[in-house]
Amino acid sequence: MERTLIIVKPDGVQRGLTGEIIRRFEQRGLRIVGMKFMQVDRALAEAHYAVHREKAFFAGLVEYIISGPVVVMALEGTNAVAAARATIGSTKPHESAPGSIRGDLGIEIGRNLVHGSDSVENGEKEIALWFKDGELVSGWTRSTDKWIFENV
Ligand code: D4T
Repeated sequence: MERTLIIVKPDGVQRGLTGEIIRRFEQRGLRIVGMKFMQVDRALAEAHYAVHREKAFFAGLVEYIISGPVVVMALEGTNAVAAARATIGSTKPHESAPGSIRGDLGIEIGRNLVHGSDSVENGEKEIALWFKDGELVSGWTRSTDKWIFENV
């Protein structure tokens, strides 16, 4: 099973879209293995976006993610990374397909509502960055799993 880190960013929380966004991942079939509501500090924000440190938009990106509380989730499933990215939509909300979170709910890149890991490797790294071991519920199953995953 792949794992991906999802963040409902401050605009999603402030706009009361937390439930709507979680619902879309849940209904897609992804299994929740971690979830918490938290205020991100600057050090964590900078570590999460370290790959963008040299970019002109880095400072604004950090200010945005620390501007209010977020909901952070670790989700798992077959093809979890690609499935979550498709559910989120493309980076620029105004180009995101209707039906995706950004395509339905957003319009600007600097207010793009949600983060999802962009590779399996980064999913593992980001989950380790955002969650302590004891905060994850690993190895639980749902009675519906066999209706979502073919080989369980
Ligand atoms: P995140 O990482 O937030 O899920 O977004 P994406 O995976 O879709 O996009 P990304 O990593 O390429 O960019 C990270 C973050 O930076 C913001 N951004 C990006 C920005 O404000 N201006 C820009 O020109 C770009 C490329 C939006 C998402």
